[in-house]
Amino acid sequence: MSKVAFITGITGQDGSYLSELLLSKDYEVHGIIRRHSTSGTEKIDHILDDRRFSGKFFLHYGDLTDSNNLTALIRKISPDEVYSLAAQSNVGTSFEIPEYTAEVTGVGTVRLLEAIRQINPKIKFYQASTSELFGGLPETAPQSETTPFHPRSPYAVAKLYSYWITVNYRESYGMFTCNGILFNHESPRRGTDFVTRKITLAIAKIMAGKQEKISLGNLNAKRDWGFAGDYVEGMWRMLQQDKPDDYVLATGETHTVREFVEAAFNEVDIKIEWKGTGVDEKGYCAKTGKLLVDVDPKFFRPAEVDLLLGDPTKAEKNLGWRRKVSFKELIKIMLDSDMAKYKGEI
Ligand code: NAP
Ligand code: G4F
Repeated sequence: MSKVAFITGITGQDGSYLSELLLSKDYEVHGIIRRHSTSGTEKIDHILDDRRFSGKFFLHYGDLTDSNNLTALIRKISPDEVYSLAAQSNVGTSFEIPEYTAEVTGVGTVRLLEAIRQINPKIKFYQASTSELFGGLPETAPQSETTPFHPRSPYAVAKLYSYWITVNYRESYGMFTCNGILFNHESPRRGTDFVTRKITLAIAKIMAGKQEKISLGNLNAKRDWGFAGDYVEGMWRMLQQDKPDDYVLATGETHTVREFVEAAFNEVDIKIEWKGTGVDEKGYCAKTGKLLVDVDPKFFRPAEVDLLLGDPTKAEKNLGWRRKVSFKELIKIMLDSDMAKYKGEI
């Protein structure tokens, strides 16, 4: 008998890679989609169109703000595993819409857990927790499962609630609930409002003559960036263990946003020369002197997470999980994909 998985956030970056992984393991996969005025299924259209998965892949209208809907879906689908990936997931945006972020990214999780507890508490549950919980204070790096939390955005505060309610349902009701504390992971399917994809897409457009330069915020922030395809494998592994637990998934490497910019331009044979500091810092093409990068304070956040660097030792030891794609390979994968979109349009 195939296992049945239910994924919230199936239309997002991670939901799309996780769907592919579970289908490759012969799962029946169900997910919720929100009603959009446009399709909203771009990242999973290739799965919907693939005949091999007809009768294996199902979408249902739903929303994390609607408890009745979530309860009805858990009852109807009767999953073995639930992957709670849906969220208002943009940290910068959470400062603009803090209450909505709390409602979806925080309270949404307990709606799902409560539906599971009432219908079948034996269902295994994965919660998409985040390295944002740590707050990135330099003295805490490298961050592991035992590092104290210090959330520094409405998003991170909402995720803190979700983290603890996941632990609480494990401790209170003996449910199989796990937190994956995931450091940043990227891909060609990353939303274009996250810094890595913003950079690779902009470079592709610059090379195609469709954009002049990239305007960014804090170039000094450091992130531990991995490839999303590697991370969904870790999510699945957490739910295959004998006992539920919480795990950090990370690469153990950190880079500044500035380094990401340099490495990405390097892939198209452009060396960036930096001049100025702070809001006046600018990146020029070393060969032509053309302005390619500047700083726009509108992308600064009211509070920044300065340094994320994860220690994945526990996941490596207990789950046998390891990231496969390097920082350089990740940039190449993302850039190749964005460059291909603009080929032929030059
Ligand atoms: P993403 O691409 O932004 O996807 C978010 C998903 O949540 C989308 O499918 C979105 O649906 C759905 N969603 C948003 N609000 C919803 C609502 N009210 N009801 C139902 N669905 C809703 O995020 P991701 O990068 O795949 O990340 C997946 C999860 O991991 C998120 O919870 C994120 O916070 C967390 N996380 C991500 C990272 C990372 O580096 N990527 C690291 C740590 C943790 P629409 O398509 O309709 O908008
Ligand atoms: O790409 P970002 O927006 O990702 P951030 O804030 O690290 O959050 C992502 O990773 C978290 C895991 O640690 C997830 F929980 C969360 O859901 C999301 O997936 O920003 C990365 C860094 C920040 O320090 C930001 O200030 O890049 C800096 N940055 C500089 N210029 C920018 C920009 N970020 C964005 N989005 N846009 C800019 O122009």
